[in-house]
Amino acid sequence: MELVLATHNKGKVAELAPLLAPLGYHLRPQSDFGVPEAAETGLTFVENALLKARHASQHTGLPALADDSGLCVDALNGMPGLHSARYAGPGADSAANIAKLLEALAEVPVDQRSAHFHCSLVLLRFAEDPAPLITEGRWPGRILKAAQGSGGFGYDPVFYVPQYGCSAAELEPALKNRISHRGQAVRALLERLRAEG
Ligand code: ITT
Repeated sequence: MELVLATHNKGKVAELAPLLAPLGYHLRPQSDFGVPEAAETGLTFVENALLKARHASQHTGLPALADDSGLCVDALNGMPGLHSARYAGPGADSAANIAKLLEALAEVPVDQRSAHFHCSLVLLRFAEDPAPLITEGRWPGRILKAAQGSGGFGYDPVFYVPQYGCSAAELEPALKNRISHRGQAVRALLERLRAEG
């Protein structure tokens, strides 16, 4: 059975593939039919994940899974949040987004740099599934003063993980998956599917 991964983000695909392995789906990458960024018009992570999953599923006639996620920084009232992918403007890469974040927090002391990653997952079990499976994950940490490490993607180099004393970009991929927002959301999804039988 095929499942479309409704994302263009290679970092997400690398993390989702091993997490979803227990389902035994053949994962089909989304090639040229993704939701354009401008069409991600939801006001919440869940709404955007629904838009992406529906679009992929309608386009292919296959089950689809979408991940909408982001980094919410308390001192910035939850920004970059829904705008995490393009915080520094259209076409911005991770380095530009991180530079903008560090600049915005330049005067904020260490004890006030709390943040969390959020992930909303939407699974359409079939193309017009009227009752999608929705799960979420939340990963607390804080924002470093400078980037550290080269693993992961996005904001990982500036996301400090207190229980391991390093940035998310310094964690082994399997360990990040064990504790991250995305890992939590996928495990919740697997449990719900198991409960459905
Ligand atoms: P798709 O919409 O194609 O899935 P995207 O990257 O545009 O890709 P989002 O709109 O959900 O996806 O934006 C998520 C952004 O949040 C992502 O680009 C990163 O900047 C950040 N992000 C999410 N999860 C992350 C993680 O595990 N580590 C670091 N940054 C993360």
